[in-house]
Amino acid sequence: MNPTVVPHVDLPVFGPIPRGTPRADTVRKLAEIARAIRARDAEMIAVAGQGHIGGDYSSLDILTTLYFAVLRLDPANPRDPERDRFVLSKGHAAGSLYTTLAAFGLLDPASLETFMRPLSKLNGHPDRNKVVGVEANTGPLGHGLPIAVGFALAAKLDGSHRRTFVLTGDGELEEGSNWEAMMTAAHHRLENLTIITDVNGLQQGKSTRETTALAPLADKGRAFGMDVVEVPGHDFDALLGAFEAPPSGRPKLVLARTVKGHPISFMSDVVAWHHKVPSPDQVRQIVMELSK
Ligand SMILES: Cc1ncc(C[n+]2csc(CCOP(=O)(O)OP(=O)(O)O)c2C)c(N)n1
Ligand SMILES: [Mg+2]
Repeated sequence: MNPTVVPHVDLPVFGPIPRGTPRADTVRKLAEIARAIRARDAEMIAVAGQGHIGGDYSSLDILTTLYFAVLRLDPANPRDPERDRFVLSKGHAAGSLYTTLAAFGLLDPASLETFMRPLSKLNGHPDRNKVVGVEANTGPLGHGLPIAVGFALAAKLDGSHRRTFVLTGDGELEEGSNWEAMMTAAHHRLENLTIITDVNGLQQGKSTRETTALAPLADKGRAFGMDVVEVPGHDFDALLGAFEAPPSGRPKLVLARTVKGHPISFMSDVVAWHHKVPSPDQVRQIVMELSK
């Protein structure tokens, strides 16, 4: 084994979990899929020499739950106007989106080898004009949620049942545009909109508490006119419950309590892993820990 060579990790194409699968089986399958995606993401970032693995890993159980068990989205018909929409507002976690789209069947897994190379479609921030399945260009924090509010309002005006889900970071909520968007969503009673915030407590260089404190987030969400639920963000059963709950006439804010770098021993809750790149040996360790 050459310690300087990044080990290759296969990523199967799983496709959506069939509707009607018993909950316990769905949860088991989601865990299997998320393990495979995390392993492939680690390899991809190590080969590219850049990426945001900490924020990818805190979001990946949320993305896996949405794509494989919640979104009405057919990998064979990704442009169906009636599909549900997902917007990755924390666009720096593009690696988590590309690996998820590949496992879902919307992106050729072989293309992951080009991540962040010159002329690749898989840029450090997602681009809807380059990658089928990316619904909005994001990266500058505070833009994805306002776009998602537009998607949800359009669906309501169309009389459509399609839903919009958007994932923000917690540090991202330090951008004021998010709060304007939330007020607008509440004003238009966009119950078809689910905002998920990845509350890992860490920003780029330090904690959110030290950067611009956000607490009490749940109270603020309610004050801005949303239904707020708080869930453990690595618990598939809890995430499924939060995403399935019946509409109430208000947009929903799901505060997902996560751990940056989860579940890897040396990355969990360590702020340096916001954009640190794993060495080949660390990729081996990640794959080993994921297989336990
Ligand atoms: C408008 C804007 N300012 C700064 C950045 C640089 N930046 C990229 S990620 C990040 C931290 C984001 O923290 P958070 O939203 O909590 O993301 P997560 O912890 O989920 O990775 C910053 C400041 C940016 N992408 N956009
Ligand atoms: Mg964060």
